[in-house]
Amino acid sequence: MLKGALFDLDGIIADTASYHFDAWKKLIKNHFDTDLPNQLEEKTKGVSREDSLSIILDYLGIQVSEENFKQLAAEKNEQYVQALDALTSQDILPGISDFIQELRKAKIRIALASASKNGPIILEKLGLLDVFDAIVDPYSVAKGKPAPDIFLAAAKSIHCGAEECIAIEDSVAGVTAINSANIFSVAVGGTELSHANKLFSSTKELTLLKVEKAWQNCKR
Ligand code: B16
Ligand code: MG
Repeated sequence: MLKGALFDLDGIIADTASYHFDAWKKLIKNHFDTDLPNQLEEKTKGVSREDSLSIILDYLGIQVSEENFKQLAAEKNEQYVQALDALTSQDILPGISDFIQELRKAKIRIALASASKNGPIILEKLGLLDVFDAIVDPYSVAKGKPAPDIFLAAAKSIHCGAEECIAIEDSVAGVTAINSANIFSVAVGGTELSHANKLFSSTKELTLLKVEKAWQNCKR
């Protein structure tokens, strides 16, 4: 029996993935007068704030001091948090509330495995803080996605083995992290996520029946 569901946040529970990239674009425009190409969005999805900034600066061939790096990361977060201001339960992605309700009815424990340090604030704004059995603090794990650490910690936080869980992601790095943790990966997105065990094109398609069936078929 399926015992646990591990959720990514940005891009799965709420459409905050685009807010992240908008904040990076603004930051880079203001400081370096350069437009970030959209292809960098996928590369920074699911990746920590600091790793995202390193990816962006490497791409642009810009080197900054440690102090400047910290300031840039902090400024991006300020922009991002400002954009979150107006977030309400209306911003939960289609189908997610029903899916979470189904999981809870079936007594499947749910944990948040987001790279975002803003996870608890976002869940609170969405009115979902109480429905999660556990939230992994991304500071508490040694390595971020695509390493498996956060998903292994999330499974442990709800007292489940990797084989008893599914995990849901919208990013290339996140699906790689789930697979490396030997957890059944459910992805929502396009063909860039074809390394997932099960791929849906929209959060609307997520139902317990479909997900559990795919998980069971894979177990046999
Ligand atoms: P923060 P997820 C990730 O969240 C985002 O996809 C990624 O773009 C962001 O850099 C990362 O969180 C860190 O977020 O700056 O708020 O700590 O997709 O793992 O839920
Ligand atoms: Mg995500």
